[in-house]
Amino acid sequence: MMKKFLTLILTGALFASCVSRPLIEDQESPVNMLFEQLKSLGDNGVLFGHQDDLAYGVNWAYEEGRSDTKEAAGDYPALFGWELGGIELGHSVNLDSVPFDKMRQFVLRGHEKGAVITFSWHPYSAVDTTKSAWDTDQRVVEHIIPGGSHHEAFKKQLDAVAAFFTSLKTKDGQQVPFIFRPWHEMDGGWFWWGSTLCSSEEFKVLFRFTVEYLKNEKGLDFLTAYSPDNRFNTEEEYLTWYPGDDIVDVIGMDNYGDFREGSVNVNAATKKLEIVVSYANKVGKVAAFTESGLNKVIDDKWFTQKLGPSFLQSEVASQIAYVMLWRNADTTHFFSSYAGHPSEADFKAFVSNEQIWLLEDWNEFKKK
Ligand code: BMA
Repeated sequence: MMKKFLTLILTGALFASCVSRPLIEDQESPVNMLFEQLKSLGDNGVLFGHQDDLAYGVNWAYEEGRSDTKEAAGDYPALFGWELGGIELGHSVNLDSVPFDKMRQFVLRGHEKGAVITFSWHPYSAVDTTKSAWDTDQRVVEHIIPGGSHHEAFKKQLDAVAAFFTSLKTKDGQQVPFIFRPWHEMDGGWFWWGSTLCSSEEFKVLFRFTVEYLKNEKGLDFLTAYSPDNRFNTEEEYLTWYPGDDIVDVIGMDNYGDFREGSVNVNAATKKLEIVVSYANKVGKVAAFTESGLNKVIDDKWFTQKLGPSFLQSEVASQIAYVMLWRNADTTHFFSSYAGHPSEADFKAFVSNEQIWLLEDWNEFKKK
């Protein structure tokens, strides 16, 4: 009886992972293990993540060992976000001036510490490389997908991304596993891949091509995140741009809008996260709050009164695997706390909630 039960579980687990990550055969690969670890988080804990955390913070840059998260809350984030914009043009620094050589070292350091790594990418247009991701004068997507006038130019951009990803190797030659989160906030109108400049069909082709090219042509493996902005109220709306269960591993949402001063609606954020988590559970994926923050953290109690409750107040929403806050660039542009800021005490209180995990908590969990 016990044996039968075990076989059932094993078949179930195997089936679940096949459904979840169909492109990859080696179930023991570091990427598949990362997927399983993130999934096993369930309602145990939510990893805290921060963009560019090891590179710079408010009033410092490139100082060994520093981290605004650690200096305010006592430990490094459990997840580090990095940005690739500029790599597609062969630049040696990204669009926020982070040198790619340094980024590679930070990625390796983060990985060696046990943290999860995720990449965003705000590429310049392959149709006109003087146009940034935020340039919405021109339709780009229809020209860079297969059959488009600039498809070959776009493939060259992907080659540059692939070369960087391929270079992320540990000392013993192991590829660092990571989450790739391209083409985010497509439901908004501020990027050239946004809802006003391409159809959902064109968008899906772009998304699928990006992932399949990097995996099938370039031999890479990674987890892929889908992360619309917060402009949905139903699962159907959420899935408008969704490229398919066979391509996506992390079901995400970016959300600044529901936390903006003057129009704060924490319950709305919770409802959207519930949609995200429910869908992820239904199709055996990882759910995540892929980006958020309050610029200049102008509410001293933002962490415990707004961000935390947005997922902790709901049994469903609190099943997200992680929440990542955007970068701390300088005193006019920062989305998380730092030592000495009036929100520091509240940030400490937030991360000391037993469900919010920094690096050590995550590493402890993985040992079990
Ligand atoms: C935006 C801002 C920009 C930055 C970009 C890419 O949200 O932080 O300053 O260049 O992300 O990281």
